Amino acid sequence: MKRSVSPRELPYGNRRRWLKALGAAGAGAGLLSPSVRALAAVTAPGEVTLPFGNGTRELVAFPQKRPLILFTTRPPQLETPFEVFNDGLITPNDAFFVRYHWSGIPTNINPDAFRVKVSGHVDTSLELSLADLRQMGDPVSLVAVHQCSGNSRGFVTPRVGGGQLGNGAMGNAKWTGVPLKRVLEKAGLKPGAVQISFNGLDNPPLPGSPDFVKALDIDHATDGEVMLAWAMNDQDLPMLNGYPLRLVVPGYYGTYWVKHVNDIQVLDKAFGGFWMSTAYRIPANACACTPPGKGPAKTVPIGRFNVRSFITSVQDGARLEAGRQVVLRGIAFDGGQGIAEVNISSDGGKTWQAARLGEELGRYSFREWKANFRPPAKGGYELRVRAVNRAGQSQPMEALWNPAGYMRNVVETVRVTAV
Ligand SMILES: Nc1nc2c(c(=O)[nH]1)N[C@H]1C(S)=C(S)[C@@H](COP(=O)(O)O)O[C@H]1N2
Ligand SMILES: [Mo]
Repeated sequence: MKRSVSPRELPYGNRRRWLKALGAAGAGAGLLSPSVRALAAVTAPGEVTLPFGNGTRELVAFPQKRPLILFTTRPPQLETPFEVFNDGLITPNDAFFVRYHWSGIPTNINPDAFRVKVSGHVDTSLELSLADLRQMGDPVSLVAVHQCSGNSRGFVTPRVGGGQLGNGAMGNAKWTGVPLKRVLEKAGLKPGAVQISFNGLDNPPLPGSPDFVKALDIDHATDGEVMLAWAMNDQDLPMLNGYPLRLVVPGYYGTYWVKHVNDIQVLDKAFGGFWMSTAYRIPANACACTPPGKGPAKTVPIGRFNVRSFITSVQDGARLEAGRQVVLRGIAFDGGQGIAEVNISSDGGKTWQAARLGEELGRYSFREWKANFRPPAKGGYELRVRAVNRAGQSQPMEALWNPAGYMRNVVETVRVTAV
């Protein structure tokens, strides 16, 4: 019998195709435009060096992805090269970061056979196909930043354990799907429902390791914004980003955005699984921080993003022309209040000037900012960018610390030299 290879199948099991995908790594740097290549710290063909110790990484093209910064192969963990954030406010699907906890990832999913189960403390258990979900009223779309809790962990000092990531474990996309609220209403929540748990098709490689399962409180899960999404930037989700269905939790760290979600359980008590009760917890205080080297007395599950902003148009070490004006450009975002202002300093934070904000694509999206900068004379300049959200929250001038290296949001510094 002739076996048809579905386009949803990743070539992980096929040695020749797999090697071909890896072979693209060598051509990685060549795929970048000349101007972008000048900005990237490409130290060798197919390699980049993130600006911290042991920061050299390969650029590797996984299925449906352009060459991305490889952190681990099994499971795939890929970072977006930072220059991508200067190309536009929406992160293309083939450049979007990838993070998994366990290597037992799905590589071949039949969309017609896929079902998501809704069970537990409900009136009616459901098994919904993708077609069923698409027929549950008009789809909703939302532009939202997706960011790993450990984004930028590699910059944390003193250094902490965990993925040594640069600033590329984030991205901004248009997500389309059905509000989770609609699905839960269809199942009917029984009185006493407290939390909802979410599990996906991936598994730990060995029995006994905790499956990746996350939970949200009922009020959050039914806020109308939390979404079961099947599309990203108007296309099917890439396999590595959760095909064919993922949870989208606007404004919240990526850990809640469960991929390949196929099992939703309504619980009458708080979920006690490892990934909620042990992992992804932050110090239970306003700064989510502890003195460097010290653990917190009390922790809570990680929640919303704090405020961040980046300069994307010039990188650390760039050379500018003295006396010549350039337009600095970058992005800012927060956990959903929306960005109110962005300020720029060229003297290491002594004086600040307001940046111009670009169009708002929604309060969960990257917001573009621009500011003029004319280095008056030859010499070194410390460029800093600092955003404030509509609740008046901003970014610390000195980095905060916690043992897991979560939620880094220090005011970034880019050193440039005018010549
Ligand atoms: N099924 C599943 N979903 C998951 C994870 C996982 O390991 N398995 N990791 C979570 C974490 S910590 C992050 S940061 C995001 C990463 O999403 P991405 O790979 O689409 O960028 O997925 C989340 N959802
Ligand atoms: Mo994450």
